[in-house]
Amino acid sequence: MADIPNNWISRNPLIKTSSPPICEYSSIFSILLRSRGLDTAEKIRAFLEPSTKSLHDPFLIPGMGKGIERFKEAISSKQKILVFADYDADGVISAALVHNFLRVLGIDADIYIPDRIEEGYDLSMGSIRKSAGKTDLIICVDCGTNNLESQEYIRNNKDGPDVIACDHHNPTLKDQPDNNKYIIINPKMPASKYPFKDLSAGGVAFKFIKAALRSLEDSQKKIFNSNYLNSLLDLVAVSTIADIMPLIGENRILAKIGLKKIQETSNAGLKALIDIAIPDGGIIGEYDIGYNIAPRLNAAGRVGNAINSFKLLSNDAADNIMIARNLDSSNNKRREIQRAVIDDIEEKYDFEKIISRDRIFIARSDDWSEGVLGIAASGIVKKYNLPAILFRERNGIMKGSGRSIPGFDLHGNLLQLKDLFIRFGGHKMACGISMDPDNYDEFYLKMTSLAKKKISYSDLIKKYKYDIELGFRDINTRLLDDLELLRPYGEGNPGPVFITVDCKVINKRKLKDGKHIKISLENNGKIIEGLIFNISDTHKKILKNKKIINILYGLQLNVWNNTESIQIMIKDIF
Ligand SMILES: [Mn+2]
Repeated sequence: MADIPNNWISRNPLIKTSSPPICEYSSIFSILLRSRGLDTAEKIRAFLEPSTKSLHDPFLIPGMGKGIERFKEAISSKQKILVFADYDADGVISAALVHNFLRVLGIDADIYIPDRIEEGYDLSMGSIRKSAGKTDLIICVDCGTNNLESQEYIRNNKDGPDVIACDHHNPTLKDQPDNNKYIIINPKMPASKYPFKDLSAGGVAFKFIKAALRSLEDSQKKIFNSNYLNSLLDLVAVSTIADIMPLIGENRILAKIGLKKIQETSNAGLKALIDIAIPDGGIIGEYDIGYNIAPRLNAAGRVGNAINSFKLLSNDAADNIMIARNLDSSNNKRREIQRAVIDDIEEKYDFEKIISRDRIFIARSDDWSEGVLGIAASGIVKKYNLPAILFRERNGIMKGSGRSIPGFDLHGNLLQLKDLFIRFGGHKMACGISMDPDNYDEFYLKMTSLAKKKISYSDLIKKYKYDIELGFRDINTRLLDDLELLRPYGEGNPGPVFITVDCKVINKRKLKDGKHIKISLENNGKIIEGLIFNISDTHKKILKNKKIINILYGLQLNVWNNTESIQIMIKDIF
């Protein structure tokens, strides 16, 4: 039997494949359940059949009690409310959830979404000044945790508006003084007793609405039908998947039930976007959300104005189809701009050299559009498997956006160079930086030297994680039916990956300009059809030289002309 290559890594090396099956499930599915920490009948039921009954009490989120008190005061004294949101999909969804809720309550709130490039992220002093005199209460969504200057201003300005921030970002400030003018509702605040920390901002907004509904006067509660909260879960699911939150715990409940709701969503704007983004129809799955819906909601903030995405979801626009088309073309434009940045980079730089010399890709150009720096960096990471940070200068400030690989903690390493930055933020895998352009050269030298020290050559080889080694005899529709129960897949709950050694290549042919390969493979005397998408040169070479290959893959059920067939989606071969 062939050896498994070093870059194929078992997700669960400690799970015994010989353990007896759990409950009524097959032994292979039982291994998968165990490897995801689901080892009792109770845990399995909670995971496979999530229920809104298991959602946690919203009042356990730090700031919720105080926030709801302030909110009730605003309603009873008819204060002017402004909803202030981030410009990405999670932000506009959170804004739509809160704004729609206020509208049902008969409150016509204002909306403000800052421009990604001109104003940047978070509730800034500039935006507070713009609302001066027009607002009594600002409800921030998907932002508001980390801007010290704005927080101090609000806390000290007794004539100015108050703020309730419904956010999910990691707090970076030391605990702020207890104060009723600036209230942060965030499950990640220090000392939070909330049992699940990884809600999207849409999830936090949902919790806020749930808590508010519970606290309203009976006369106000009557306005809402009993299904109101459940009807919001479609948007909450989109925000959770769009913001790449782990699809476990409470998020799994919200995403799984929300995906069911989405099939017949009552949100006319979301429906219009689905019709344009997923024209083939059929059941809308997590991949449709991640690859078709979320990018279109995000595109408005990147190349146009995020207010378009908000308007679409705010459910009162008569021109939903027009807005949905508009988002679709923004997304096409975003793709073109992103493509142009990557083409420019590939033309100018020799990645073989960069990989051996620097181990990180750092570059700048004022031709690159700021709105796509992060996703272009992510394209470079995907293709060359090394960390990448892209910069452009604008109005005397250098702004950068970076993405990393699992072996290199981007935020942790930037922290060592923090004196070079005006601001920076992020986590292990992604970062945003602003700095004085004069510091760029020093940053380049210091960061590449850190990368050379910390990234080994083997870190730069793409790793594939797999769940179980199978023979083709193990692959049948029962296994595929069981796998369906684990969905939705995503961060924290990845689609199962399998490996099979010694597969004989029976047949192969090119599809679509030779970019994809359809292949028939035989193992255990059984033949299964497979697909290799965007085949690499290395894989082409292997297929040319070998008749017996080892494969790493996911499984998919294809339905065509009412016949079901199993297809393997090959990610790596050797
Ligand atoms: Mn956001």
